[in-house]
Amino acid sequence: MTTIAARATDILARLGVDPARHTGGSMASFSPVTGEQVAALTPDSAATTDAAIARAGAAFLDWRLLPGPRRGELVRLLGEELRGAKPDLGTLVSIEAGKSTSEGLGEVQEMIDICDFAVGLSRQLYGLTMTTERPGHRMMETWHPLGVVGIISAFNFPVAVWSWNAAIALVCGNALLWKPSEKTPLTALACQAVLARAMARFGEAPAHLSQVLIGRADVGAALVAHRGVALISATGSTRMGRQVGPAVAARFGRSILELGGNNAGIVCPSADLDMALRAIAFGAMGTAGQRCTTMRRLFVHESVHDALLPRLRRAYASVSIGNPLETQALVGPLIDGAAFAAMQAALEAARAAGGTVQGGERVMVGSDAAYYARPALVEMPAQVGPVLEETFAPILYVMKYSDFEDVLQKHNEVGAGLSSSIFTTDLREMEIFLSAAGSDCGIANVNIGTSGSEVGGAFGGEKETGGGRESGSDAWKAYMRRATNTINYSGALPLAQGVVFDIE
Ligand code: UN1
Repeated sequence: MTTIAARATDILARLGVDPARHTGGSMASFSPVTGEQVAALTPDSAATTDAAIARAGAAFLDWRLLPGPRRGELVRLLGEELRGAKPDLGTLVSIEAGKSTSEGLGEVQEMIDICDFAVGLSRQLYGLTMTTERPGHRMMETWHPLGVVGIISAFNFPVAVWSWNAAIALVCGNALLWKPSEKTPLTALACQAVLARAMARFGEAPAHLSQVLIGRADVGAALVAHRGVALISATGSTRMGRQVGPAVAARFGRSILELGGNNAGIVCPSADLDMALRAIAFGAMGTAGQRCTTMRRLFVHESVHDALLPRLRRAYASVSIGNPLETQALVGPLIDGAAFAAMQAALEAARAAGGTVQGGERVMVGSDAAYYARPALVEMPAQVGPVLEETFAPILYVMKYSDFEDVLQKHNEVGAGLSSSIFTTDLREMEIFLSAAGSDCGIANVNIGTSGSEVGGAFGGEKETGGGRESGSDAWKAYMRRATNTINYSGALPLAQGVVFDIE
């Protein structure tokens, strides 16, 4: 039987990763699928991190001078390489993050999509021109490359979130340093190897345009503290963001924070319940509840509560749970034992607060060292205790509501503000939910779930989610610096605001 470690090693070899990067080191990494060790990496030190930042700074000085569309050509080649690597990289995502085959492949598709988006963007880094108050003058803005971009990513989207940042940052003329989660270093090494292939074909990219730093929080902290890193784009918990945000701000660096979510759905009286059921099931149980966009709270109107709940209970009781590499199960493992313990603690707190818990128990799949759990459906009398927090596990808290205004207020009561959705066929409810008086989240959806966004929109959220935006729309602006230029082509020197300052 091929072990998972052997499968990972084969994939890494095919993708061109140097075995020295993932063997013989002191930092073990594991697959949540079986709990077995898959690699032993050598972590970066303070000295190697500093050296990498210096190399990235040098690469930036060259890369920024290439025209945008030429930089786009590298990203086009990256997209091509990713198309070829999709089956291998998707499997490696399943091995390291425990995602179902379909979700592992979907994540790589998201990378391909953002590359396509970024190639087009490379010809559209537009600035405005403004009319000026002074005759014979022209005013405009120019967008310039920013510098070294440090990407800190989480285990749950080990490759797609990097690509959102990398594809956009590259066309914007920046150099990359990537500190992946210590739980998913192999997929990072694999992406770096795929990018290296694209760079080799491209031929004009400076050495060290992109580097991966392996390590734990100390390596991330070194990146965050360093003035040589112009922008830190960090995805992870709100706890992590509370450290990263102030540390970057203290040196006047820039940050994009994409932190926790406590995403809710509202099922209204007019909702299409068949559709709502499917959307809730994917949103709450998909990826074993380990997306930052996972649906964690559900408000159901009292008039449809008794029609929906039995169907939801059946879906929770029957959803397939299993090894994502050997079965088509919809729900794979939690990332590790600590995640399972946190899930149990939240369920305990929910019971103590008067909740009725269905599911949530451990499911033995293969080895003792892997943590699979049945997704938990928790009927709560009120939005209290663990409902107000994000627990990174498949727990859906269900609450009944009667008044629309009241449910909107409850919806916005939590600290996080990432994603939200409403299920309704009532135009007024829909528009209110999307209006200034509605959802306070960065993502507000109608008749689809909270998770599974596409790359074309800006991704991110408000409040404790950190306020950053990544991926599509005009999120690229955070990866560049803006210069406002005023050009005087008249023969005189009129001052703005009519100020007079005549010297002899
Ligand atoms: C994340 O969980 O960190 O909307 C990102 C989604 C995906 C991205 C999630 N497109 O669920």
